[in-house]
Formats: sequence, structure tokens, C-alpha cells
Amino acid sequence: MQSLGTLEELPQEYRDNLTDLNLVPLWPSMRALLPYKVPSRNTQTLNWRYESVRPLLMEAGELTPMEKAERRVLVLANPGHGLTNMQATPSIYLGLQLILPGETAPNHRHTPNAVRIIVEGEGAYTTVDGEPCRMERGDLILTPSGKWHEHHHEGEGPIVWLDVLDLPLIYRLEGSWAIEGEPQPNSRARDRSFAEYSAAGVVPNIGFKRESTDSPLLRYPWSRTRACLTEMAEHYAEGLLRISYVNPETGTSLFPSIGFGAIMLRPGETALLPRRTTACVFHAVEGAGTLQVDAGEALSWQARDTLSAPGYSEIVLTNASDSEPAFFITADEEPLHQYLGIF
Ligand code: 1HN
Repeated sequence: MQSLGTLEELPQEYRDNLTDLNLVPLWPSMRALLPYKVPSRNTQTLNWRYESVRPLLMEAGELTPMEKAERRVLVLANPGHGLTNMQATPSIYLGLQLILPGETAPNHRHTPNAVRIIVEGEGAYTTVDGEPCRMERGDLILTPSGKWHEHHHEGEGPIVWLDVLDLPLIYRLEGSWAIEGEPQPNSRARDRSFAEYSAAGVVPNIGFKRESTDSPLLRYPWSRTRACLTEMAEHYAEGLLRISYVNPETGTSLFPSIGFGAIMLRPGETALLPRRTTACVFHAVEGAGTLQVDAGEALSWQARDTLSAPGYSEIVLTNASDSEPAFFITADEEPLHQYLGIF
């Protein structure tokens, strides 16, 4: 490939004249903007180990009362994107949120889409547009763009969950905003959407066509996902055991931006994931093992850890146990890549 002219080759006076008029020459940056065949990726491979994060999160519980935080969160920031930009991948924000017994995170709604994956604790619930959703370990709970949500904790110990939002994307689109609201009345029965939509292939006949394109199912319990993967393993002695979380009415991804999935590793399994364009987040729900990207350093992980990996890479996951399966919930940017035609 032909090498192109650099900035330094241009007379300083010419460069200054360009700057004065808010102009930039393209050719010195052309190759950086369009690298040969593989994009440049800022997403670093890393593991936010829960056992390291947890003490600092609990300390936040002592240092900062709920009234001073609104959401008491430590953000899992990928240094490749700049820590203060709070990005795990180009479009995915991750944070570990702590609520102590008796605390409430006040009602609000905003333009970014959010999912919570429960990491530790019981007795909390989140109310989404009037529907209280129970929070149990490994559950995935949706708050799609624009839906009211508030969190309550009536259990004994702390509750911690992983927030996954498309905030970096929506923020850069200059579309991120929120409004606060009064506490919601419980206008719908507890886990009603779960009752209506949790049997695969069966949806409620409500007598009219739902207009909303959001998933009508708000809580995807871990017990169901785990049972599905375990049953798939009975049928497939080999091959990647992976499911996608979808809108039960349309079969499409939960959000237009982020796609969610789950992976099971059989006891002792080493799984080579098919190479994909999108960066990916792995949250370990059960087990322990390693994650290796492009034959680099193998990172060890255990249950409750959260890891990131860049796109266009070869990812190898191992399960260290010879007797127990391991499970991940994943988040990636596949829906966006599909929509943009770059997947
Ligand atoms: C948010 O609304 C929550 O509702 C958590 O629990 C994390 C991070 C950025 C912006 C909004 C929540 C958030 C957030």
C-alpha cells in the first residue's frame, strides 16, 4: 500500500491556517482511520475479578449513603477506552451496583437501555413500569429505553448486580437524558410478564396487537436459561452450547444495540468461539477456568467475574472443572453490527 503524506511534511504556516478555519487534512490520518483488513480496537482483554471489586464496593456502601449516590455503582471501565469514558466496549457500559438492606434507588427513566444481571444477594426487586420483578442470582432483568425503574431491597445482606447499558453509544449520539419520578404504584402484579411469557413458544393472546417493539418479558430467570442449556447438552455431545436472549414475540434481540446470550461449557471443555466482528463481555455465573484471546495470556476467571474481549479476535474459553459445567452470560454489539451491515 502506498504511503501517504504526513502532517509534518506540511509547512507550519499552512497547518496553522487550516486550524484557524477548523480544517484538518485527511491524508495524514487516512491509514489510521482505515487500517488494512482489521480495525483498530481499543477494547482490552481483561477480567474485573469480583473478589477484588467486592471489598471496594462494600466500602462505597459505608462511605456514600444512597441519598448521595442515587445509584451506588463502581463502573467497570476498560482502560483501552480511557477510564473516565466508562466504556467496557465501544457501546457497552458495565457497573456493579450495591444496595443495602432497606435502601431504595429512586424512580427514574432514561433514554439508554439497561439490563441487570444479579450477582449476589436476595430479597431485592426492581419495579419496571409498575411491575415488580424479583431479583435472583443470574437473572437478567430488562429496563428498555424510556421505562420507569426503581430498586428496592427488603432482604438481609447486601445485593449486588451488574448493570449493562448502551450508554456509551447513546451518549455519543447526544441522546442521553433522564427524568426523575415519584415512586411508582405497583400497577401490575409481581412478575406478571414472566407469568405471561416464560413458556417458550407460548405467548398471551391479549385480543389486540401490541404496538411496542420492546420485549414484553422483563425478567429472564437464570433457572430457565440454565435448564435450557443443560438440556441442550443432553442432545449435543460436542459443539458450542450457546443461546440468545430474545423478545418472545418477535425473536429479535432484547435491544437494538446490545445482544445478550449465555454459554455453557461442559465439564473439562475447551471452547473455541467462532471469530466475530463484535467486542464481547462475559459474566461468569458458575464455574472457573480461563479466557484467552488471540493466543495471548490466558486470564483465569471464576464465578461472578466479568471479562471483556475485543472483536475480530479468536477467543478460547476453558472450564477448569472435570465434573461441573461452567456458565456465562454474554453481552455484545451484534444487533448494531447486523443493522449496520458490518457483522
Ligand atoms: C441507571 O439508571 C442505573 O437505574 C444504573 O440502576 C446505572 C448508569 C448510568 C446511567 C444510568 C439504574 C446507570 C444508570
